[in-house]
Amino acid sequence: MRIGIVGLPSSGKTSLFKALIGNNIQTSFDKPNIGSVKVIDKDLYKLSEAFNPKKTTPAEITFVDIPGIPSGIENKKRRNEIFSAIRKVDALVEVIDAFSGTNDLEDAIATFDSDLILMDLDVVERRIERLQKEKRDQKKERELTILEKCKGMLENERPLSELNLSEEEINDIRSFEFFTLKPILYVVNISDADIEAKEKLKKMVKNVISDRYDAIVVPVELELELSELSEGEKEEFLSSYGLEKPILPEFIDASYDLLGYETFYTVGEDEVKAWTIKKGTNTRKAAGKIHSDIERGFIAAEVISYKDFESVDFSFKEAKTKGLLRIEGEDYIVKNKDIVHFRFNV
Ligand SMILES: Nc1nc2c(ncn2[C@@H]2O[C@H](COP(=O)(O)OP(=O)(O)OP(=O)(O)O)[C@@H](O)[C@H]2O)c(=O)[nH]1
Ligand SMILES: [Mg+2]
Repeated sequence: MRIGIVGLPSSGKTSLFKALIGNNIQTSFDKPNIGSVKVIDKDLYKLSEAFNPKKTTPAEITFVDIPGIPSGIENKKRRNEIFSAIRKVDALVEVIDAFSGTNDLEDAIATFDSDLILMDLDVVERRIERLQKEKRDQKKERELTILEKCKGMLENERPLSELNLSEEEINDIRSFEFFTLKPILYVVNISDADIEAKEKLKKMVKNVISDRYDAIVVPVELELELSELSEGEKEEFLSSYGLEKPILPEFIDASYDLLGYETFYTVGEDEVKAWTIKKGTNTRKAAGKIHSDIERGFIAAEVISYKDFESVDFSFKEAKTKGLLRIEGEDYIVKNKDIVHFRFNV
């Protein structure tokens, strides 16, 4: 699962990528850059303090920094290259330039988003045309009906995410990898001079974008400078801009949510680890994250929520006494921040 950092040229995508991954990494300006970020998780570190393991492993998210999409017919080849890179990611972070003052925010958002809508419309129209000429079985009839719905939405310049397609319908058209069905988080890239206007800007952008999407205001350049400072220096730097804490951790959390991710933990003397699952994953499937043997030989899972575990100072013994440690079968849906211990047979 990957998040693509996308947007118009020079909106600050590579700067955001460097703030996340590290300013010292080599980046290319004409090819996508790929890197992973550890998810900063206070609860994981509390578990680590309690168990004092040899190793503590946080969850990770992979970001792909994709070059900006140039406009104009003369850039057709370049545009196609970039669109196919965007096609491959699972969710989008769309960076908007609100720092340079050279463009109207609403225009910048509309320019990029209508590109995505038109690309989807092109795919839909071509597929409909083919289907209409073909002899259609039931499956193709169904596909045609869904695509007609899609066409209407896109012609109204609205993203497909607003169609409220059922899980089944989405499955039927999954192979097209439509841009406007991907989750989007807008990053409004402001200059440090605008930090005080943060909330106002966020409101403004939320008014323009679809209510299916969220927005976060990030002073990208400032975060990039901040990422190079030592922990001690950070505080002073932040307060000189009237900021209490850096914004990147909040952005990373929002990205994690964007992908529909949740975390469960395993704990022990050797390792305390955060595992990433999609919302709605059951215990047997979650076990498979760790090892296919555990999924296959699954017997049961001992489960306790982080809150309950914290309330007994991370003592399994006390958790058992108080009846907080539960035994769950294979159909239990793992909750965010559950601590799970699997019993299995190999
Ligand atoms: N003042 C200011 N300059 C910024 C900010 N973000 C990016 N820049 C500058 O804008 C220029 C482009 O930034 P990049 O991060 O390379 O932009 P990009 O979106 O990756 O650009 P392309 O990949 O070419 O589309 C660089 O000179 C940055 O230093 C910002 O928040 N404030
Ligand atoms: Mg770039």
